[in-house]
Amino acid sequence: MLSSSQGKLVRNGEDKKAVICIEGNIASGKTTCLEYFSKIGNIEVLTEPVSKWRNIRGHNPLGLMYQDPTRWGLTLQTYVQLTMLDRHVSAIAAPVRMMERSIFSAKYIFVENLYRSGKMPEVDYAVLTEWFEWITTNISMPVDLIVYLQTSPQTCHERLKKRCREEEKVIPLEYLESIHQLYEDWLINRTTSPLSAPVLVIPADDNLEEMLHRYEENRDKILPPSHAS
Ligand code: 8LK
Repeated sequence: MLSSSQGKLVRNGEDKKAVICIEGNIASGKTTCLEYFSKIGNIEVLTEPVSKWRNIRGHNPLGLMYQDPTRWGLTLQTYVQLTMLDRHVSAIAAPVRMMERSIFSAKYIFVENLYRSGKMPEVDYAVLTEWFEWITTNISMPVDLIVYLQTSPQTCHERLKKRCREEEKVIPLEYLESIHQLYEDWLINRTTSPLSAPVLVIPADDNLEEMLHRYEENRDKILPPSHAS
């Protein structure tokens, strides 16, 4: 699966395949976006491995994290980092891969949020940061485009109430506001870290019908020329 090139581990023989990451707040509409593109054909769509985060050998680290972030934040985020790494290095099954979030948002958004809100002890943050830096230094995880579904935290809060994922019932508006701010700092203000991929911003506060229309309109900007039409 991996081989070594110039000291970095790389996926074998897949340089020409495009990797697109869909980023955005909780309930920003990422799933709808991925569903739209999954129907186009010849695109591999990878949704977030949430089922793994909810059940690892009978345990639910996602639920535990929401109930007691200080105790379980490191546990969840260690596993998130592993499962996202696995996605980034797995063999690509089509000419285009679209994935929901990335190992980068795991670190720059969710780990950062736990730490900055005082819910993650500094030593836990240091351990996760060392892991992240080792991974990004030693393993090649190229991304060709980041699509940012830009929403207001209020819209996400409204959508969350309708969605009713059990673990997410405890999410307050303030949490969504913090996640929003971290996304804006990373992808718009660019104050978090140097970005290694271009960013396409798509306003995503509108209803389903409008959003599908917007994806249609942006199809040529999102997909490589071989797929656009
Ligand atoms: O996205 C599904 C749920 O998981 C949502 O409630 C937010 C949470 N989550 C998290 O705590 N840490 C994460 C991600 C999602 C995604 C990444 C990359 N890191």
